[in-house]
Amino acid sequence: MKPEILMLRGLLPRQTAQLDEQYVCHRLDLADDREAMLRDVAADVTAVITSGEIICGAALMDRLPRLGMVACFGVGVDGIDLPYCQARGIAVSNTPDVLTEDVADIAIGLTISTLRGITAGDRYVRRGDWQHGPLPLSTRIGGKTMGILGLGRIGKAIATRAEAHGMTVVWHGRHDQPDVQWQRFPDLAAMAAAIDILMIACPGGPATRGLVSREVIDALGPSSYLVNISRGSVVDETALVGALVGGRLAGAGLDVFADEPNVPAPLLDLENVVLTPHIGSASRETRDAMAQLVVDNLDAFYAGRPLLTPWPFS
Ligand code: 8YV
Repeated sequence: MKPEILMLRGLLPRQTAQLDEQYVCHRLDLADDREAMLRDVAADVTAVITSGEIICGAALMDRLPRLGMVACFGVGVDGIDLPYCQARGIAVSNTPDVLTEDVADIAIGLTISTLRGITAGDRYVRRGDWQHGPLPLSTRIGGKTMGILGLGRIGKAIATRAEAHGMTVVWHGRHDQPDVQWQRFPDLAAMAAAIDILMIACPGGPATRGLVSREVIDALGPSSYLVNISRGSVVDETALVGALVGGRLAGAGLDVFADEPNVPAPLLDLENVVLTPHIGSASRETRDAMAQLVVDNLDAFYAGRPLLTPWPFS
């Protein structure tokens, strides 16, 4: 009897084939009638595949009496009710490390594009505006101070890239890291007042919801920029949009939003905002490695071996 897995999202074709060989996979995301599928399969499901942006909460997991594992396609596990999993002894895995470099590349790409006007320049050329004169001058990234909110693996990969581009790096995080060479600001608003670019690289979830508040955005001020490659939930999006529309922030590079795939309409008209559709980890190579980790973790779970990348419940 093949184990039965409930999939809240698909993987890549290569890993889908691997899964189909060993497991019975129920694609809840593709079901015409989700209720009917759950009624049919819930009693036999022993693992769930999800990703950080998808809600995998108590309401769903309560219906899966034999659930033993939640495998997350992504490093962020904010969509998963972790206290619930811990209380029920449900193992959780995620996909750290394999996406770090790609996410850091997009973080720096958004920074350069926002400050130097790459996407604005692209629109300028396509509209034919170049015929009437040059694009207004931009501002250089070298010499700027980048404040990184969240100095984990991705934050550190961004920091080394930022330094390579001639920026000064400072950071804010809940816990000091004595072995880190960059200056830590214990207070986020104080850091915001001292930097040119706020780079948001912390995890999402309840602990960071709304951390980049109106006060923090005001502290950044009209000559500073905000870049977010983490989660939309970390930022007070209403305050952010208000500051951008009102010219109280110089610009923003945003890969993540509070209600994806919906992007606040006022942002669509702003030339100083670069918008990408949550592509931090979206290279073929990285997505392949992420999907493989999902499969390898599931295989380990069903073989009774330790997970490769377990979520470290504390
Ligand atoms: C998504 C991400 O998981 O790793 C994360 O936390 O946000 C991304 O890698 C990816 O977009 C899959 O949905």
